[in-house]
Amino acid sequence: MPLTRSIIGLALPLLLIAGCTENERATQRPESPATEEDQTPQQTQGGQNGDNGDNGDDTELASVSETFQPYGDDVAAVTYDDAVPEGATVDVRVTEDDDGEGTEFDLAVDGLEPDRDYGAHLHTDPCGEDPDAAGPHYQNEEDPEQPSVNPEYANDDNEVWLDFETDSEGAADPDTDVDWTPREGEANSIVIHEQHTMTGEGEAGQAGDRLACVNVPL
Ligand SMILES: [Cu+2]
Repeated sequence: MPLTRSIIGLALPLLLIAGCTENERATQRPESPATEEDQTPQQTQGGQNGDNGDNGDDTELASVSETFQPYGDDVAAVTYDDAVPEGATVDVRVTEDDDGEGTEFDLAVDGLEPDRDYGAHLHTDPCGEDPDAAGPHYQNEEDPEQPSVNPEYANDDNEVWLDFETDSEGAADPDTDVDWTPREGEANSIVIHEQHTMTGEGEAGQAGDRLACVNVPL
């Protein structure tokens, strides 16, 4: 019907202006205006109630869209360094496979320095005023020796690594899969670091200074 179509025609450009780099992802969000125009209900709840069950979709564990700001009360995305400028945006989506045997992490950033390497990982604690507040990397199998720099534990199968290189506009959208699900309550943030993650003995998992942090409670 022509009226509905014209509304959608207005809504899509607005989504693009709002900085959504992936239309498809935006239209699946429960809060997305686009779903209000969509008469089919199956994508509107995103698994928030646990067992939405019969459509075969993965379960959404987290969906976060934030803008980096200096630390303060209720700031969910904290920048500690100009390499992640105030006003840069971050989107995180975490989905558990339908069979419960794996998890996908999708990160999207925009407004960072162009053509630059960054590291990024899932950390155990929420972001704080101190960059170290986010704690160590979340590990599926925890290294008895901390801090963990042993490649047997500090690797991209046992931790969540989302290293990326920004494009000429300062954007990137890395993703990764692991074959486990984080223990509830034990992973709470994604930290962006100053360089790609090292993998050698005695330095594995390290990626330089912590530039920014976004809360992703799982
Ligand atoms: Cu890290």
